[in-house]
Amino acid sequence: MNPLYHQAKFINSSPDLKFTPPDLGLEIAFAGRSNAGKSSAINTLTRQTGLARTSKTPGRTQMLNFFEIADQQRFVDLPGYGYAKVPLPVKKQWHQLMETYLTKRKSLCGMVLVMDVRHPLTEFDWQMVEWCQHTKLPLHIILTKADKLNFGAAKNVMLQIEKELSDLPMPLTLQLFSSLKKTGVDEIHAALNRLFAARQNR
Ligand SMILES: Nc1nc2c(ncn2[C@@H]2O[C@H](COP(=O)(O)OP(=O)(O)OP(=O)(O)O)[C@@H](O)[C@H]2O)c(=O)[nH]1
Ligand SMILES: [Mg+2]
Repeated sequence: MNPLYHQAKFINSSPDLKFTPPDLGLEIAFAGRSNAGKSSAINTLTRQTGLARTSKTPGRTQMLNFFEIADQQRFVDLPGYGYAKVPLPVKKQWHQLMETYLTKRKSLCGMVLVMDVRHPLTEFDWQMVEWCQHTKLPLHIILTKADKLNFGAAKNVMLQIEKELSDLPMPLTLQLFSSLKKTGVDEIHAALNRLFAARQNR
């Protein structure tokens, strides 16, 4: 385990790439549908309650939120996608921001895709998986809110997704997670360690 995750600190929120921390070192992005539990997962894995803002209202995180893990190691909590009530101009803005971030950010070394175990692999999730495949960005998937299903059902969802993604010519890992029950924390720490190490060793 990397104890540094518990010392994570908020750096800043940026509405675009102009105000991001310098593009140096290594950065892992947390992406996923709005309300999937990205911000909660960041809080749970850093053992902090209010590090990333969470909300019952989908679409809460509209900016790129940066966190420092260690010197030149960061997380970024990306704005959630797929929230139907968001007006079209905001959706377009979101698209533009994500595309710019994903294409321009040199320090981006891995992606954690957060999916609600009850609503996995939406169209946007697929886009994100395909993006990672296209750009050879290492991907770790967490199926969160696992507490909402019994263990057997949650495990079945995971196996099903594993099967659906098994044809992709890219390495990816996947796990169950619950911010409520704090399960899957050691597993995500190990995955994050791997994502950081993969680039460092290249
Ligand atoms: N039961 C349960 N609820 C969760 C879990 N993770 C998150 N939630 C709840 O789901 C809601 C959304 O969580 P957030 O972490 O804010 O979701 P987000 O993906 O950051 O959402 P956006 O910022 O809108 O993109 C909140 O009400 C959380 O309390 C979990 O593991 N189990
Ligand atoms: Mg959020």
